[in-house]
Amino acid sequence: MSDDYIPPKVWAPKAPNGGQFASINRPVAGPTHDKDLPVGKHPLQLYSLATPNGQKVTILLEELLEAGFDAEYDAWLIRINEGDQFGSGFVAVNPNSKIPALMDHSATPPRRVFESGSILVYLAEKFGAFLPRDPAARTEAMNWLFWQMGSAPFLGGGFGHFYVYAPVKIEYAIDRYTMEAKRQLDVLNRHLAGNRFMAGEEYSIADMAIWPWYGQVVAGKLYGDAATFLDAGIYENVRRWSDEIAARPAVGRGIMVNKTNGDPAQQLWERHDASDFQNRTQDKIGTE
Ligand SMILES: N[C@@H](CCC(=O)N[C@@H](CS)C(=O)NCC(=O)O)C(=O)O
Repeated sequence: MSDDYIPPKVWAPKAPNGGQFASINRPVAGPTHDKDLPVGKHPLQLYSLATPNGQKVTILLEELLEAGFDAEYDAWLIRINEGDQFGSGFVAVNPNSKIPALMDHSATPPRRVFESGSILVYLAEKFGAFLPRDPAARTEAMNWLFWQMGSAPFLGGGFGHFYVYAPVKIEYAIDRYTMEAKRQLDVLNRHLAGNRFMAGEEYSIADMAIWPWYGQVVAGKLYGDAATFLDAGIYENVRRWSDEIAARPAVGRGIMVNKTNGDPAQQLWERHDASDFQNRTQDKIGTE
């Protein structure tokens, strides 16, 4: 690693450089090994991990259940650090080898759904919930949902990666992505000054997509001390919105599903039943 690197004419992969996630990065797609995915008893089978992209979907599923919809699901753990996303079964559900991925076995033939934004829209349409019916509000929800899908890679893959995960602290990269992360937070802050939720008065999948990233960053739950570094206190409206969403019981449950770090009492590696939140958290069944 140096600051006088001159790119060769044709790039070639090197040995892992020690950065977190370096061991799972590959320049090619497709499976690395044969492995079928488990299938549980419910029509909806989720294969995921509690990163912000995974949490979007488990928050929606828990909100649907809380609202009385029959959205029971099995959530299976995909350990991306161990390469589970490159198993043949997973790749058949998501050829992009990234969590979250969903199978809907109530469809004939069973339907695969990948990309977290697509999963949110699929479930919101399937159950007729959390996507406003009013065309103006629905358009606004879609605007913000797609805003999140395009913006969060700069927060996670850009800011988060270089601030926390990169093996060296590169001032140029940290400055570049901090600038963008703060600009995005200001976009949200200005919008939320006049709106309770992203699509107006109605809590929607746009909030569920944005909160796990930006809501958790301003609350100090993502990327170490990023909230201090980003001076997150100045985004008052984002804080107000973030706190309101964090207080929802379904959100509290959703962020526990497929979680493998932090307090074992807040980790539910696999979720197959509503009672699992009481009976099967990792403090009760172990973390081995
Ligand atoms: N645009 C995708 C991004 C998904 C994504 O980046 N997932 C990450 C975890 S947050 C992942 O599975 N990474 C594994 C890998 O890159 O091999 C989505 O929203 O579903």
